[in-house]
Amino acid sequence: MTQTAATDLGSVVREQFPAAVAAILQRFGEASAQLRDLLETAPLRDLIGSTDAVNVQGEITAKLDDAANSVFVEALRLPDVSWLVSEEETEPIHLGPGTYACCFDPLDGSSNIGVSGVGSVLGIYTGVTGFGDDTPITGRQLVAAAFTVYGLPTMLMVASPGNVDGYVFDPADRTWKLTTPGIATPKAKYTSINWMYRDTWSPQVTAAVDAASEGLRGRYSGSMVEDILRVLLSGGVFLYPEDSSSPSGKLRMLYEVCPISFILEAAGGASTNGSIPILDVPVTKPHQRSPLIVGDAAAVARYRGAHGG
Ligand code: AHM
Ligand code: MG
Repeated sequence: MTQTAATDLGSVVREQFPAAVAAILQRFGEASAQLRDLLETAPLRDLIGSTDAVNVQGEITAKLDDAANSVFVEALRLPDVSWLVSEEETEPIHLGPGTYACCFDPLDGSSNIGVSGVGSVLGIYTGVTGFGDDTPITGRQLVAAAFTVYGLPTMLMVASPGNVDGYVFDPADRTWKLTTPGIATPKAKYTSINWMYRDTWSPQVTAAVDAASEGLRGRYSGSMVEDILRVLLSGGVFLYPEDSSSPSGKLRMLYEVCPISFILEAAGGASTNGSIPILDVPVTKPHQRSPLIVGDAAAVARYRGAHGG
């Protein structure tokens, strides 16, 4: 449990993190509040629908993907930030000699824009000198991670090693208020996976998914952030394994898989790519993908046991 009387995001993170990390987290909160405004009025501002562009992921870019990216790129240009890696930017943006690399998905769950919950994800890494075979990064370099879910209420989860705090956005004074300090993920209740891919899984993955999901109820939204919030607060396991069309899975290490694994581990859960903990997997490409199985430690262990590496 966090020992603090402070209730607003800025005061809490200044107590928990070095000043530069606290400043990044505050900016992430401000940018999330800005994006919340855009999402709330998107149909009135002609912000629903797609642009003509295809992003580095090979996906058609939504207008809101672009708008969200601009909000976060501008917000995170801070003196202590060396690199920005965004799902929507082809190359990492080098800002200078700062200590921290900020890797983010400005708008997660793009297929749900305009109809259901979406969110934003951030990982703050230290010791990043580049992106390549000579300079592998792992999730162990994360000093903090956070994600926002733009729902009712709009929520922000912030993790340091061993601690996760939940905040709710207060539209009255546009601040994030600490509502759920020291989150410990409860025993698994839900399994969260796109079952429609079952025919594209190997026998090994099928057996592992079944083992992990045994005795659990199914819930899947198509927005990782929403499903992860459920896992975090209600207990469960989220799975996006490799399949025949995505042999390395769909989700990206630096700004989805690692930050989310860091947050769930900080809340007492676990993660794996099928053979090793996610946070130990070396990353040598900015948009590297990985299978992700994360949440309840017992369910993750069952997956790993049946998958066999
Ligand atoms: P995005 O960042 O482009 O939105 O893609 C990631 C999303 C996740 O939020 C979600 O878990 C997954 O893609 C859903 O994919 P699928 O439709 O294959 O189940
Ligand atoms: Mg995403």
